[in-house]
Amino acid sequence: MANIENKVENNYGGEQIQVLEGLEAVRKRPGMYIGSTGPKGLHHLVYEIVDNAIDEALAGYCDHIEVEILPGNIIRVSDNGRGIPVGIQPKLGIPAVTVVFTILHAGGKFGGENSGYKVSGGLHGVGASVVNALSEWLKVTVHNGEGQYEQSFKRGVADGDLVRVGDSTRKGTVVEFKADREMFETCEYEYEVLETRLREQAFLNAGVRITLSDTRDAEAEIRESMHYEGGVKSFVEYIHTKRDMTVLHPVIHIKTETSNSTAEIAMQYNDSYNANIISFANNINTPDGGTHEQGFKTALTRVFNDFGRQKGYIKEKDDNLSGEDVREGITAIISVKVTEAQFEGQTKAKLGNTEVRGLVEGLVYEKLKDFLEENPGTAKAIYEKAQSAQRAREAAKRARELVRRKSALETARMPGKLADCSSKDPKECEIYIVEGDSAGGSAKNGRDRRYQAILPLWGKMINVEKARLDKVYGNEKLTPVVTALGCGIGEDIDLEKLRYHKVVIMADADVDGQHIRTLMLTFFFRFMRPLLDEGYIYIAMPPLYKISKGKQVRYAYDEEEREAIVAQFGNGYKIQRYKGLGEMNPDQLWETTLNPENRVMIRVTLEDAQKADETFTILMGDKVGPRREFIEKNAKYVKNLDI
Ligand code: 1YM
Repeated sequence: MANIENKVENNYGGEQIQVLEGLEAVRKRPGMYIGSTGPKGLHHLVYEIVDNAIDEALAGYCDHIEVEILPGNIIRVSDNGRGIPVGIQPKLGIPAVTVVFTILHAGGKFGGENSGYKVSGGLHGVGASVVNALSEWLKVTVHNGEGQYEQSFKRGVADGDLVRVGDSTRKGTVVEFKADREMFETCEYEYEVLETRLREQAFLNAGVRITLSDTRDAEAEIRESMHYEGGVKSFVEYIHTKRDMTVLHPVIHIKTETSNSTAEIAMQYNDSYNANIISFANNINTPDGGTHEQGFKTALTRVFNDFGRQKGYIKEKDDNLSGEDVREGITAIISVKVTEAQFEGQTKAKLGNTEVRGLVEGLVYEKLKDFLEENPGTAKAIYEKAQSAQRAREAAKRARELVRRKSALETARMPGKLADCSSKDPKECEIYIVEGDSAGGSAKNGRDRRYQAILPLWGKMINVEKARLDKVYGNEKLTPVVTALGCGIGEDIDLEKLRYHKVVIMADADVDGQHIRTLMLTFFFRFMRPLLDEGYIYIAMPPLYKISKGKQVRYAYDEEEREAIVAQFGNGYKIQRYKGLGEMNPDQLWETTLNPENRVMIRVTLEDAQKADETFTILMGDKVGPRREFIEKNAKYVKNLDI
């Protein structure tokens, strides 16, 4: 209970008005401060509070941060730092901690002499006051080694003064809050989303222990402790271990520091054909790259060509290795810290500081050259890989030119098995990619031929996850898909030429169907990603049961639905289980799976390329669990789509 005696001195004045104006601005346009009011914005609230604790860790005062998701989607973040100062802030005449939570943009440090270097960030440094403004309630507790202090807020407004509730020898800050339902589309946190971000922070801030727990479901409590002494080096090891990848050498770790910036890089080659470069500036992910990534890429290409020529790996008559060649199979983490980071682009996801380019380029060039010099075995393995990438690239180019020339000659002949639609307006056209000839036959007869095309698949599929572009050209199963879609593939893709704006993968609900769906999705992901970005890819959902009674017919998509229908029908119903699409006659297929009025389709969208890349590796593995989880999480059911 608030005790008047223990009230911390303050003198409220004009700043109260400033507080209310600030809060109002945040609550009026929450998106401006946290990016969105969807799930992303919601999770962002947690990051803002955690960022303050991380800053305290960077300043060297804190080594443990605990994040708890409590029942009711209440978040509690605690650290063992110095505790936010409770003394009166001279300019404003109120406790510093109150300022931090009520005055806009006060998240940045003020007046702190030894605040270390402020790695301002988040989206972007808007801080605790924004979280407070967007919370139904928020409570902060500070232990500063002599006392325990508390203050509560409702929708950003102080619900009483800061109170000293008792003595305490502990040190640290605890912030508890409940996001405001009036402000967010959803207030449900996703454990995995927080886990991914917090683990990333644990890697980027070596030595800090971050604990995450979820006690919302009393029967399934989760708790995880993330602590990596190895920092970004551990990050690379983690990625490779988690994906069960074969690596060519131990992780290469390089670091440099100047008076106002640091750059740290960890890299390792694996035997895959993909590059995975993840970059950060001031602990903030920069998915759109920027000067740090450019510096890294330039140095990598330059050092491999210079060193290769010097050592005779690359012969005089040979072409230089391209950037793509030397990046094939690399996993790299680039982390730079600069005093004043400039984030550019629409989503502020790109680093703009020009001085960083040279810093990273110089560091990588010098250190990597030394490394190759000292590790000839590893150097040889990497050269072999890059040169095989180079050969594959050249083969792909030849194949592409061949395909282009051919299509020019044959005026882009469509695959023989394609039953095309009559409309030529891509916006209204749909193509169903169907596994198996019998299902293909039913689909051809059941469709609306004005705007629905059917392409039956046949022949042997390659595992695209493990193949390069040159193998995809000429694959008998994929070539017809590429030709029918008409928009090209890989770097040559041109969505203007796409012939259908709905590309529907239709396969049985069984394991084989699952396999073909996964392969097709992986193919689109690797080689025609813009189709996923634009939301053109769908998965058809044929029903599993037909239940009829007299003239009434209903379809069920799972057991639960079947039971519900059976219960409604009472006695005298008939059930038919469809083992495959091939068992449906054309009318039934139209009725259940093709007709836009009734059909159920999943639209596949991939928000986060990195996550997706990881997921596709999971999808290609042989564990069914994670795969089902993926489909359930990433798929949005769309019923009665309007074109
Ligand atoms: C659970 C969230 O916010 N921890 C935290 C915040 C601060 C300090 C310590 C801190 C900073 C400084 C001095 C300084 C903040 N202080 C301020 C401000 N955890 C959490 N831990 N003493 C303590 O930077 O000089 C803002 S954040 F502005 F009041 F100093």
